[in-house]
Amino acid sequence: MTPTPLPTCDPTVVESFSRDGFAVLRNILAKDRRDMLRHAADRLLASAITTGRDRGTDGKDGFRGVVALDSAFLPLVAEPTVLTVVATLLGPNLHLLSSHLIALPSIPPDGPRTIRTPERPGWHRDMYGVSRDLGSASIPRLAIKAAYFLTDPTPTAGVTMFVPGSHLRTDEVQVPAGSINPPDAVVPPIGPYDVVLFENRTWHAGGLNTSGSPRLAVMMQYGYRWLAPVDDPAAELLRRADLTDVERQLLGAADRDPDGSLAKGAGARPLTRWLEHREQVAVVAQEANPTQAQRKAPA
Ligand SMILES: O=C(O)CCC(=O)C(=O)O
Repeated sequence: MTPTPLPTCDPTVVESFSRDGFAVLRNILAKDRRDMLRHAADRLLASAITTGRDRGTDGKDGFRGVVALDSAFLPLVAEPTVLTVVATLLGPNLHLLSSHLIALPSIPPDGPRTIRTPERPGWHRDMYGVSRDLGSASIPRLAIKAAYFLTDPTPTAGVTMFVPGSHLRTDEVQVPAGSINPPDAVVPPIGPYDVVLFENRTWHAGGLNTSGSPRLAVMMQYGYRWLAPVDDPAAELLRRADLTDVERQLLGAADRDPDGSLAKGAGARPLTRWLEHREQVAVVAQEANPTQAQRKAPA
């Protein structure tokens, strides 16, 4: 039997993620798929739905728990290449903490600015409360976000900015008075179909959108199963018959035996097996074609 081809984890991605606290995965979304997600995002944003709606006083709009609001977003939960890298970096004991649609408004050319001002520059680490509870010097890598941009990431679009290496800093990133960015902030060079991964400790902020239209992004956040999800529980999702075991794990299936009793750790089995299968496939590929497979071998 020919094994199902599964993505492998590019070691250079792991290397740059470990060094910078973020990394770019190239060409994850095909055009049709991105268009479909864009239409789903537009539909939600144009609707009067209040479930999960997350509007800011600064003009941001969006939804938390978007995978439960439109099934167009559901395949992002276990997007194979993204999941391979995330699970390589964090291990398989993961679930989805958040699926967040963000509409970042374009700032008016001549009106008062409500977003990314020197008073509220917007730079932060993820996982509200962790710095306060553990101290900013003692935070481990707990979660990774995958940022999918549904509008073109042009230079004026307001793509998420990062301070490279800030995941390892023990002090807080400082924004000079009167400025909105730390001096070492960067915008990752991405194309329309790329995904940016970043971890909870990496200092980041939404960019400055001056493009004239909202910048749409979906941030899928994965973290350990012992961390509480950010989004509201969506028990109805787990009742869908069409989910794979990996999707069920990521959507929060509990550690249970078929008789309902507690089976500690069982909830992480699907992703553990999926990763093992991926590694076996890589070994088979390496034996079949050592030169080709060497380049693609998982980290
Ligand atoms: O909208 C953005 O680019 C930034 C989003 C953000 O800061 C976050 O998801 O924590």
